[in-house]
Amino acid sequence: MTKVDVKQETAKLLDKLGVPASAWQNGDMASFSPVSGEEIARLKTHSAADAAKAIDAAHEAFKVWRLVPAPRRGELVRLLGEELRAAKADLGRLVSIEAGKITSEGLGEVQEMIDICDFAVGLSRQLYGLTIATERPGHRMMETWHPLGVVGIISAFNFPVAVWSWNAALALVCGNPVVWKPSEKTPLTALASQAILERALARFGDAPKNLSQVLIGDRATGEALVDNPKVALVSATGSTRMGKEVGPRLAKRFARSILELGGNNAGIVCPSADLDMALRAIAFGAMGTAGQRCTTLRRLFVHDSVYDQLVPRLRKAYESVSVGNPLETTALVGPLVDRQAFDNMQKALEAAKVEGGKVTGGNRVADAGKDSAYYVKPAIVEMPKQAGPVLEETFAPILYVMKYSDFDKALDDHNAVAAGLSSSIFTLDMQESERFLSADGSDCGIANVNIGTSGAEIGGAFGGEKETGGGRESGSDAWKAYMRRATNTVNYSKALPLAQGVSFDI
Ligand code: UN1
Repeated sequence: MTKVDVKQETAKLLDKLGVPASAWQNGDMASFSPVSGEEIARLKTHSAADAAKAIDAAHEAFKVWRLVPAPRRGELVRLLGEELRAAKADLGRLVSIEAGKITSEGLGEVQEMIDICDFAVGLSRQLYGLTIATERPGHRMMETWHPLGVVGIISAFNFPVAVWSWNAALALVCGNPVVWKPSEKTPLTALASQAILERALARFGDAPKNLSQVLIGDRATGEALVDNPKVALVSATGSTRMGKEVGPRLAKRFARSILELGGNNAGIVCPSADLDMALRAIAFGAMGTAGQRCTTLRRLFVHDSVYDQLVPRLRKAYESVSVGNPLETTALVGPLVDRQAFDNMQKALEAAKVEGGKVTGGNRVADAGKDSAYYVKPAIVEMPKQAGPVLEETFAPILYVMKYSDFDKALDDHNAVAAGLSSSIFTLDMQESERFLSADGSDCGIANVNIGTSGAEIGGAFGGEKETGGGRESGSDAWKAYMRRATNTVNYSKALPLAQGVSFDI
């Protein structure tokens, strides 16, 4: 029996966060909480015509916003950061209700939003272009970065608000309006984030209308964003299957894309590794967020000299980890998002057994929620080799562990999967760690030493290679994807020399 009335608590939080009841009551799309499995809201969905109207309106906003000086645009994002600070506890709790995250991870997600706002405010005064040496006398060459246009954001359930904020904070300082289609599994946190931004907009004063809009709907709504020529960039987070559809459609109309797709992240534990540290990093990376991060650790290669020290301790951690209702307990592992996720997990575990895998955990924890909530013990699977389900991403807490004896072979196996998001090595040997970070080391967008695969800070560029899609969001120079670059050559001489020594005298 659960004690917290999830539906009542949702209503209370939405009210506090400023989401009008008309937006989430009596609509045509049901939304559920993975915490209890019950229906918590009915949202009104947007049609394709609504989406087209929203995009037109965003395009009008673009014409105004692109002319507002970037540091002033940064002021809006500064206010957004302030509003997020004020709403952190409530929004974090709503993330726990809608995505099933434990309290500290729900709050951590909102902190990630605040962090990217701070980053973007600084960035608003640093949208630097280069000046470039020209080969012609009396000339100056430079590059200028201009706002790009309407940015479409398609986000996934597992980071229902942080991924929006990475995109929205950068897009807004770069001079672009945003239109957001959140996951059908997490529409409420999207409405709440929009309400928070609207408070910042009200304080800001003179921003154009429709700078940020939310479209509630299914795949068709996402398609409306992808196919509309007024959307200059679509930043899409989700499965590789989704990316394989979205990417070519955007390419067909020469629109920009940032794709952040699947991950099948691995770690290598070397003979010199600090095993206490590795154990904690592996436990958080593999079991945190119930294995539902795109950065979750899914494969582990352990050197045979430390295998018997590390793996029994890991198995013990898996057996003893607390699984439970994130609203009522301090359990470290919350629920899977839905029944489909549970079924996929069970299928992968069966397939692993067929390949000779020895499974610990993976069973449903019946009394943690109601019948329609899916709580599982995370699973650790000792595999004789990398085969079958190990080669695929299953969005659930399954860690496949394999023994290695040869470092080169471990590196080959590490890279022998379709995805290329995040990776880690645990070693105190500099030759191994540097090799892992080198050109023939990890082929992922994120490669770490002595920390896990998940929990990246916002300051770095986030994204990965191969079937992860190749996009980069968040920090470093990821902002450049949200702007268009113009190369400008200015002649301040009295002559007209042509480049490359060409003469053309008329
Ligand atoms: C995701 O799972 O889509 O690095 C994003 C991390 C988080 C972001 C994950 N900062 O785990």
